[in-house]
Amino acid sequence: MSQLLAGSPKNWGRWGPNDQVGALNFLTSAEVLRGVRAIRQGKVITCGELIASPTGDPIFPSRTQPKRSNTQDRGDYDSGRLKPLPGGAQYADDQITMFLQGSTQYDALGHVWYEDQIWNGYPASETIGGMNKASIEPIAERGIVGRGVLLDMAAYKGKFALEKGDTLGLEDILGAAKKQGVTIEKHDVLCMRIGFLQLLHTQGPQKFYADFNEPGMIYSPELVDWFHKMEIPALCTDTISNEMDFDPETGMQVTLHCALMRNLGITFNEICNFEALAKDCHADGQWDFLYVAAPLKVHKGTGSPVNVVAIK
Ligand code: UVW
Repeated sequence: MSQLLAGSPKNWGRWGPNDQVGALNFLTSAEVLRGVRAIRQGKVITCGELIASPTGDPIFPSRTQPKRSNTQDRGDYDSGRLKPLPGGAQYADDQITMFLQGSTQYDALGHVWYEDQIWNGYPASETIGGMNKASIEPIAERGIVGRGVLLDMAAYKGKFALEKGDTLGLEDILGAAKKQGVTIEKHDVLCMRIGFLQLLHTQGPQKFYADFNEPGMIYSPELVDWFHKMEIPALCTDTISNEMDFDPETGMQVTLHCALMRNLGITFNEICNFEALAKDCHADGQWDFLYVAAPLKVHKGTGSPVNVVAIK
């Protein structure tokens, strides 16, 4: 990684030595209002995946499925284990066990690193036992609000979903925007529909996870320079890694996490579900919207589940 990214641009220090939100600094009040101007119809579309879905959640194979279970419900009153509250009311409770990256989520900027330094040059040792620097907390405190643009990369390639082995480069991003007739502006939250995770439901887990290698963007200096020049604050996709898992040329993993997140401070919103949003955009031809995301304020977290809202 060090060799490959030796000359790659960095935003370290751009927002001071104590910065922990990186390119979200681009989302000023003026940028929020620019996003608000994309609201033209009053439509609200959420882009979170179902958590603890009965058909299985799309997660990276090294992580376990989210598990939700009741700790009490009507059955406990029926069996006599619980008595109603004074006044007669009863209630149900439940708990969930999941990876913070186990559904639609935001990554903390310190989530991935190389050369022993995370975002802004903080030592990687700051991650030990909990993220002391560049955790999800400051991102969650701030929230992510701006003009979002959706690119349906699968439709651009003439498919319902990109498949294992399909790669995307800068020319595809620009080509899809041109085909859709939408302009990607500086400081836009860039959302890409890949469609791949939907195949989990049609193919079943065995086929879906076999030789797991998500389709998506692969590293190139031009791609990274474009993200840098466009000052993109957040990259959002409906894949688990926001990039192809294994670069076909280098065999490396998480190269774009390193180049975009660790070096440029671009926040990553992964495992979105853009099915409803894409359908709506195809129908009405409006590909921009106000993008709103509020990750949970998880103390020292490496990431947080989030439900993304697109308002058109
Ligand atoms: C890794 O791939 C390490 O994490 P994620 O894609 O969930 O950010």
